[in-house]
Amino acid sequence: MSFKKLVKNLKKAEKPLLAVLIDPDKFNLELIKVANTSKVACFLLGGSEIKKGSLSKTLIAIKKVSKIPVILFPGDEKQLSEKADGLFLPSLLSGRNADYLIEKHIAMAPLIQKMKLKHLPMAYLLVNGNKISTTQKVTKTKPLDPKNLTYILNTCLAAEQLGFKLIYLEAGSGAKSEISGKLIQAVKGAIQVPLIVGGGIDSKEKALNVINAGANLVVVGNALEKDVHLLIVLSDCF
Ligand code: 1GP
Repeated sequence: MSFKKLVKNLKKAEKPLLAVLIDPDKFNLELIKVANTSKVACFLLGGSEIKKGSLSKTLIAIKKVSKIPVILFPGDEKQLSEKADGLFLPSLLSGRNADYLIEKHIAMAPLIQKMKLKHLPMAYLLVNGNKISTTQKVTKTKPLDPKNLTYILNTCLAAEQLGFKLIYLEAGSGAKSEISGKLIQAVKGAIQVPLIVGGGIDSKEKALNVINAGANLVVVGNALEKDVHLLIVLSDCF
């Protein structure tokens, strides 16, 4: 599937899609092979901190064995590559660190242009998942309080009004509490753009909860690093 087709499918929102998050520093070829025979719409490649060179190596290794599109999800300008199919360009709207709101994007902009990377601006909202996440540590920002529904809804509304084409509700990798169905439903009722949900989804039940609440793209990473075969179980939900 091309980046264009993936975006089209996300916008059509006929059925939820599954994304596998790959941390290049924990790359496992077996996971890519299982993904090839499962219902995986795309790989999301990125991480808050990545060792130099590992992103490019991982991209080459994935492309050798899989036709599933690889979408970058970069934390900074070192996480870009022309070998990727596209880019979800995140701005951390839950935080108040100017680096992750705009400064990193200024550094990335000429590279994205030079590499001719297809991209979509994505509002990235870190919501408290009851575990201090790497994103929180690296960006030195506070996650949103899931109990403050009005503030989260207004942040999503502002994101849409500002022109963001995707909204990602992120509980943080390895979160103890995933994004609740109640929050997903409320956000879906307030916005038109596709909704991405991830963080702490490690079972079929949790995946079904976020799907039934209306998530358009469900992201799973950590749990598959521990058990690649969970992907077969999760794949059944899509
Ligand atoms: C992190 O939402 C993703 O950016 C995935 O989270 O690793 O907990 O699946 P997990």
